[in-house]
Amino acid sequence: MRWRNPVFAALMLALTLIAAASEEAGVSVRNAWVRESPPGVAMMAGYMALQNNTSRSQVIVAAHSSDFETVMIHRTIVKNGMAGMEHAPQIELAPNASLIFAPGGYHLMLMNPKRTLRAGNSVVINLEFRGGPVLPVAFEVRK
Ligand SMILES: [Cu+2]
Repeated sequence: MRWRNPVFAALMLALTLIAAASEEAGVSVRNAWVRESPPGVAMMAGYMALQNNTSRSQVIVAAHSSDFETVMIHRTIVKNGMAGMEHAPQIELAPNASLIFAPGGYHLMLMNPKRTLRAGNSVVINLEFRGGPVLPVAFEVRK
């Protein structure tokens, strides 16, 4: 079938590519949300539940979003009674296993939002996997 409307054709192609990417990664994401930050704070944290639906490990090597200047994978750790954060250059999902990003543990550190994000808004963050697949995930901003 040929699409005569170029905008519609481009949209269909984009949707096909997104579907292909999610399937290729073999990873599904549930409960993706970003915590609303107080006015003037240029940093937000993103949380999600990841599920590896394949029998091979899947490695997230980067994350990025057009709504933030920088996205990094962080882990909250407690050292000598002090809570801090460390950068995780990549994160491995074991075969057929789940991994939770939650307050107090792994999170996506979202720096310098390019627009004001309030509860109810939605942002797309792209998870990049080793080998090339990119999984776009819609995150809901919550209080
Ligand atoms: Cu952090």
